[in-house]
This record gives sequence, structure tokens and C-alpha cells, in this order.
Amino acid sequence: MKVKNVALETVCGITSTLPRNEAPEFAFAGRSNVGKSSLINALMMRKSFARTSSEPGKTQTINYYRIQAEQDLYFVDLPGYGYAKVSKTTQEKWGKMIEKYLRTSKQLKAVFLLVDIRHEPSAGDKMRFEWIRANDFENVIVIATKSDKIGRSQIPSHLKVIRNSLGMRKTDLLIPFSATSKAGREEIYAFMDGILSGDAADSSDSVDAEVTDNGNKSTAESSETADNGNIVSTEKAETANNGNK
Ligand SMILES: Nc1nc2c(ncn2[C@@H]2O[C@H](COP(=O)(O)OP(=O)(O)OP(=O)(O)O)[C@@H](O)[C@H]2O)c(=O)[nH]1
Ligand SMILES: [Mg+2]
Repeated sequence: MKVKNVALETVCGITSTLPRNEAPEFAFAGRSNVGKSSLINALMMRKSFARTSSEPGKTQTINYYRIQAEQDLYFVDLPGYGYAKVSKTTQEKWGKMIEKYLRTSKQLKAVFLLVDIRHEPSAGDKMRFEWIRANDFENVIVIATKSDKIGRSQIPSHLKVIRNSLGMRKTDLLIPFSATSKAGREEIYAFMDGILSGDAADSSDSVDAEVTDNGNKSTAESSETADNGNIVSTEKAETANNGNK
């Protein structure tokens, strides 16, 4: 994927009507402060287009970034959950709005659930992962963020904890990512490209990725090696064409 231009096209508050976009959407969910906006910036090749903050709870709206690449698409930055200073009622309203988005968007191709690589996923992370699964999103990709914050040699064991804790299937993608080094970005692009090209061709071919227990992909021809040495799947995308909702 080669990003040519980006724009913040739509910002939705709690009472807004969600847009009906024509281009494919990729959504980013995860706890407050996990690094959603930072990942979106890295994918947009921008330093600080999406607002980031060391203060959790920065993104309190659903933000649609329109991306011009080989084809147009959207990155959808969802508000983070689990931020204590946001009242329970507001959090619940938000939860409902996010669920509504995930359930009703016709263009949503995949949901990226971000978890911090340093920690075991929270109850909220597990709940969301299961929820997304239960709503028939075959394309739920887990991104383990802030991989620069642990030593390289620790990455596989941390990925294993995340995989086991979330109850991920062997074929589920788990990609370690760092917004500082950008390690993992190419794998995420490759995954998206796979979905977009499969979508365009309306192909129903299915190639299951084989993933080793430590979460690293080992077989796909088009795999690329991440900066941190982990190999992740790019083929699984092809299983996804019929898997959305
Ligand atoms: N070292 C390091 N810091 C990161 C990384 N990703 C995000 N951060 C930092 O973590 C903080 C939160 O990042 P955001 O991208 O704003 O997180 P968010 O998930 O969008 O947060 P909300 O909008 O509150 O839901 C910021 O201080 C970022 O600089 C990373 O990969 N490595
Ligand atoms: Mg944010």
C-alpha cells in the first residue's frame, strides 16, 4: 500500500449519524492509550495527523480518515475503552455506538484490536475480542502495540501470553507493532492489500495460514519479515473475502 493523501473526513459524536461510505473501511479498537491513533498515524505516514496524547481518553469520537492509496479506503479510529475518568454512563453509550458501527457498517472489512504487548489482555480486551468474533468478524486482527518497550527476545513469549489469554485460533493474526520503529507496519499493509485485492477480484479462494505457537507465521510465500524478526501472515487475508459479517 502506498498512501498518497489523507484527510479527516468525518467525526462522529455520540448522537451523530454514522456515514455510509463507499470505500472499504478498516477499524481500530482498543483500550485508551494503547496506541490506536499512533498506529493510524504510522499507517498514514504522518507524524501527528491523528491526535495522540499521553493522557488517555483523547479520542472521544469516531474519526474517519479517508486514505488515497492505490484505491480509496478509510481508517476508522474508535474511542478507547476502559478510561476511568469517563463516566460509566458515557462509556456505555460509547460502547453501544461502537457496537452499532461494527454491526452496521457495510464497508467494514476488518477490525484491528490493539493490546499492549507488555501486559496480559484485560477483561475488557477479552470481552471485545469475543464480541467481535461472536458478531462474525472473521477478520479480527490483534496488534500487540509498543513492541519497542520490551526486549526483542521477549517478544515471542509476550505474544504467546496474548494469544492464549484471548483464546486466539492458530490462524488468527497477531502482529507486534511499534509506532517508534514502525516495526510491523509492512505486515499490516500487506494484510490490508490482501483484503482489498481479494475484494476487488471477489475471489473466494481460501488459504489458511499456519501459525506457530508463539504466534509467528511460518509458511506463506508472501510473508515478509518484520524488523523485529517475527514473520507474520499475509495470506490469511484471502480467507476473509466472505468472512465479513
Ligand atoms: N514507545 C511507544 N509509545 C507509544 C507507541 N504507541 C503509542 N505510544 C504512546 O502511547 C500514548 C498513547 O498513544 P495514542 O496513540 O494516543 O493512544 P490511543 O489508543 O489513540 O488513546 P485514546 O485516544 O485515548 O483511546 C502516547 O503517548 C503515544 O506516544 C509505541 O509503539 N511505542
Ligand atoms: Mg486516540
